[in-house]
Amino acid sequence: MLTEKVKQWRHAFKLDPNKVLSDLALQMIGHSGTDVLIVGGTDGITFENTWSLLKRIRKYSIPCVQEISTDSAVVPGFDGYLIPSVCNTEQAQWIHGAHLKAIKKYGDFIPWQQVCMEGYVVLNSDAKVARLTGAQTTLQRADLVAYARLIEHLYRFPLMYIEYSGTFGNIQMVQAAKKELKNTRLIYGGGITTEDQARTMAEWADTIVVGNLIYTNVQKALQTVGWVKETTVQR
Ligand code: 1GP
Repeated sequence: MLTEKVKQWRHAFKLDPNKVLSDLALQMIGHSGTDVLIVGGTDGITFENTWSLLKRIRKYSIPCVQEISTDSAVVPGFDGYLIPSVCNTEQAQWIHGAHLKAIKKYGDFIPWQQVCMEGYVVLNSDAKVARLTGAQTTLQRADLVAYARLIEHLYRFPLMYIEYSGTFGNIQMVQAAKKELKNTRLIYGGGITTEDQARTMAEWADTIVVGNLIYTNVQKALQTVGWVKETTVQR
């Protein structure tokens, strides 16, 4: 079950099908020692570009999951599917509306054992995902703690994802969420470009996601695997 496998993930690379990645860079990523490749993005995601990236990734033995952002780009053949539900928006389509539409369309074919929900809290107001989903990003620590409780105790989602995509986040916010969670795993993603940033967030988040750095400095991105895995999570 994917909900069990996610517990093993310490480091992940997020690959955007709408961005260009050379074969050499992908080969390095494939042999990097990361725990999983997450394929997904916010805009320009299509069945074709996702399928084409999956075929290239399959040359390597690394697990690979799709983070679904639109039902028109769901590609069969991934090891699993992450389903984001944006918690800090009032637009129901991003909470569960699009999900319901997809279930009506594909319900008979969904491999439920390979699906895992993510309770997203988007905190960078400049991120495309924040603008797209109408996320209310000006949260205090008490708000984030409430979201952590909502995600763990009411929704019982296996994953809480603190998304700062494109900018390095506030460690105190991440700490506050982590201290609250017992069973739900905390994923952090956003703006990791240095060793200090990788180690700082890895101390508090169970899983660290590195995205943009792959496309701006792949050598540095590769180094994040070691920095994260050498760091022990605070309990
Ligand atoms: C994006 O959280 C991931 O969804 C990673 O963020 O691209 O800023 O590394 P970056």
